[in-house]
Amino acid sequence: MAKPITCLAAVAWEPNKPLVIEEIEVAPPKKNEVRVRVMASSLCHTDSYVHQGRDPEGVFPVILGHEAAGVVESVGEGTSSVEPGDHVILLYIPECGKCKFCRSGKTNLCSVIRETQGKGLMPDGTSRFTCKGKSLFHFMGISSFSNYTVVPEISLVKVDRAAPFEKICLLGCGATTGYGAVEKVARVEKGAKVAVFGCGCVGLSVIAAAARAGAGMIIGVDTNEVKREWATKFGATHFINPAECGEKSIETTLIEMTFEDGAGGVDYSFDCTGNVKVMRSALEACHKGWGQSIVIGVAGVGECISTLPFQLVTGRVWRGCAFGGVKGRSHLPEYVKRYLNKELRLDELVTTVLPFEKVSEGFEKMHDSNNIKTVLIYR
Ligand code: NAD
Ligand code: 022
Ligand code: ZN
Repeated sequence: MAKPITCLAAVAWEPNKPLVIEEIEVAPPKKNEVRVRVMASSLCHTDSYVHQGRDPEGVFPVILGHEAAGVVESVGEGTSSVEPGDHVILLYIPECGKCKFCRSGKTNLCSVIRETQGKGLMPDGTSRFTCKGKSLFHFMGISSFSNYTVVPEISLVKVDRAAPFEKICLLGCGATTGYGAVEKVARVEKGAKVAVFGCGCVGLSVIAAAARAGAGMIIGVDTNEVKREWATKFGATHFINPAECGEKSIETTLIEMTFEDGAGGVDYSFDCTGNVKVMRSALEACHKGWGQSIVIGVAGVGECISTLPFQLVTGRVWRGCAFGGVKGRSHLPEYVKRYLNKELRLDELVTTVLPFEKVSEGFEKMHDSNNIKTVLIYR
């Protein structure tokens, strides 16, 4: 029988207060749960957003982190898909394969554990983390800012042991989100004209995936001039900084750039900024009759998008996706293989590597416009 493990974790005791590296106790995995030794975890905006107390549903004290890879340490009763020693990527969108959503074949939004996960608890309504006699909440079903974590069996996927943790952790969120949005959601085809708003980890992954899909024109859009070189490196054929459009709107500029046979507009646009004004521009930059705009960026709570209904009546499509529409357990092993075959780019996205203990320094680096992804390495 597995025993509790004492280890280190970054505890967010209260919103906006510095994370504290504490000694915590991680309970053994219960039925259909797995205890994982976290080997690498990258920082993502949602961690920072919740830490700052900007998510009204955020609960404290909590262990943040949701983009991670590790090794199975022990398994609870009834767990058959993994065993100790297996290398895994953690999934903030689980895949049970049985719920209405999983069976639909139309979405990756598995919903069996949605309610408890949103409350920061395991499916049985309790937590596996204790610190100084207090129970700590889980985060997005993952809580990777800890040497050990416990997740439901459906919230992880076994992957090729040859893949380095410090790279494939990016497949736990940002990179997969970009590749999936292009390949599973938009299904960008050869020759297509694509505009990508926001060239961070997600946008650059969209650009790389669109290039692989054979898109004819890939226009990166970013207000940060530094991203021109990044977008080009990942396969953008064009780049626009909205500041260079002068009086013209970015959508008008894009329509003019793509004008052909009496009409302009992109076949696909992607919002990778989370800015609702940008989302509108991304939709309105689409070609009449068929252009699709994919919302990937997560906007602030309560913010609304708007456009003239005319935009949709004339055939433009506004849609969105979570985790790129990717089903973690079904699709990620293939993504890891593609990374190993150099058909999926992760290496260049990692711009900072820090020991786990320096997680707070990592959060500060997120504001640095030259930094794409910070990866924490665990001992
Ligand atoms: P990031 O901060 O690294 O990148 C965002 C980029 O957008 C930056 O380069 C920034 O300069 C640019 N930008 C900001 N305002 C802009 C504007 N007005 N016009 C053009 N560019 C602008 O972030 P990221 O890690 O790449 O994530 C992007 C977004 O995707 C975030 O909102 C994140 O929360 C969201 N996200 C969504 C999912 C999902 O499943 N839907 C998953 C991961 C991330
Ligand atoms: C990850 N995200 C942004 C940056 N990194 C992110 C945040 C939220 C979602 C997806 C990615 C998201 C989209 C839709 C949902 N979520 C709801 C899914 C559902 O209702 O089934 C979402 C998810 C998890 C949590 C909250 C919202 C959570 O665990 N608290 C997937
Ligand atoms: Zn994320």
